[in-house]
Amino acid sequence: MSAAQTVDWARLRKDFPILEQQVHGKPLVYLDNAATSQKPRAVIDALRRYYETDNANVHRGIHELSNRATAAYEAARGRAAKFINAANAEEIVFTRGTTEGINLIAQSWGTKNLKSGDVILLTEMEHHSNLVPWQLLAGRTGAKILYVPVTGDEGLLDLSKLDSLLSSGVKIFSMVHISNSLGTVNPVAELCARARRRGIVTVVDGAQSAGHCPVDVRALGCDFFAFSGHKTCGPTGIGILYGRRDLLDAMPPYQGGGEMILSVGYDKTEFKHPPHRFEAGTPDISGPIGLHAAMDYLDAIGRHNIWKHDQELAADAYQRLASLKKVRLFGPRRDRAGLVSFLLKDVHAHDVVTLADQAGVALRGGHHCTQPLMHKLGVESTARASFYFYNTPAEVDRFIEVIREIQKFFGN
Ligand code: 7TS
Repeated sequence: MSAAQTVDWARLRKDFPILEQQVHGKPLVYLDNAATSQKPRAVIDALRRYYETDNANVHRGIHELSNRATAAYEAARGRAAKFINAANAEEIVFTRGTTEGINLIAQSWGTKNLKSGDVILLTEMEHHSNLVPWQLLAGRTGAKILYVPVTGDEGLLDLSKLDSLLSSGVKIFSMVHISNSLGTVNPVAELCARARRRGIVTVVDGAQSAGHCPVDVRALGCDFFAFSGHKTCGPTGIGILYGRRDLLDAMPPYQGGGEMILSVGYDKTEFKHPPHRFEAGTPDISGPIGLHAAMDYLDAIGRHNIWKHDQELAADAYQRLASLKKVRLFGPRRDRAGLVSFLLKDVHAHDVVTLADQAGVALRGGHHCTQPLMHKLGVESTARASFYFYNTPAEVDRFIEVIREIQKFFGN
């Protein structure tokens, strides 16, 4: 029996009240987990409990509620460090999500360290949130951007030119861990090691990995790692940026305001040490508290179990789609993460998603915020089914059944 089979997945599914509903008169089959995950009762209860019993501003009051809110906020930081095996809680900055984490690095580290002619290395499969902040930085500094190429529909990184790319004046290499539009799992530990040998700073976009597979930032050997709470069973509006201590220490503030200062004069301000230097203003307090509950919840299941479960569902969906006629599949044939991107011949991805929705199946269609990659693949959009541990083999059956119905509707 595999490890994933020893988990009572059916019982876990009952922790998600939102899944017990019908959509357009059909049982909801939620397969848009790469966009956002659903929230278990443990997270919803943690948020309610905080607002019902402890709500106050953090790091300011010396009254009981403020102390409780501050303790819970900082406990979540420690929990996040453990979640990704950071060496200490000072390396954890609360952000709004992956997008803000990457913007923070580009603004703060990038503006201080890059100059005209330096190179920012990305890959061709990046989400817009790991493209646009670097384009803005390149515009400000005169740095230029190079890309590790992607091999056609199979969507793997072509590493044959990595060494020559890395030796072309690269100062920072930012890469996605798991592609949200291909399901590719990149060999980030190897990429970080090869960059580090040349003194290049590395950033890993962990939006699609942190909640789905075990993540150990020290084993990955990255300098920065960003992820979003809402894709890991936590609330929206909260994210984690891990940064290596010595790098964060040397970085200027990202935003100015309350909370991030030691002392302020009319002419001059002294800033707090990281991580508080990067958390200006009243932060999202309930977010870290909800995320703390989510991290406890996921680790009680075991992310190695979640990974295996999601991979099994996606592999099954992929093989069954591949056995249908007139289906184009994107991303690797094997070792894919828990999502499948596809197109039905002569059917627009939005039509697939609209018709699937009528059948209660929630998919996503579009460019998935990876427009340059879509253009490289010669398409405008794809349809995508993305799985999580509360999805079931019966839902894969239903998904395939609905895809067959859509094909028949279009006469395929
Ligand atoms: N990086 C990757 C790889 C992503 O998949 C996403 C969101 C982000 C960054 C940005 O995360 P945010 O929480 O800051 O918005 N991806 C998706 C998606 O695939 N569908 O909707 C959002």
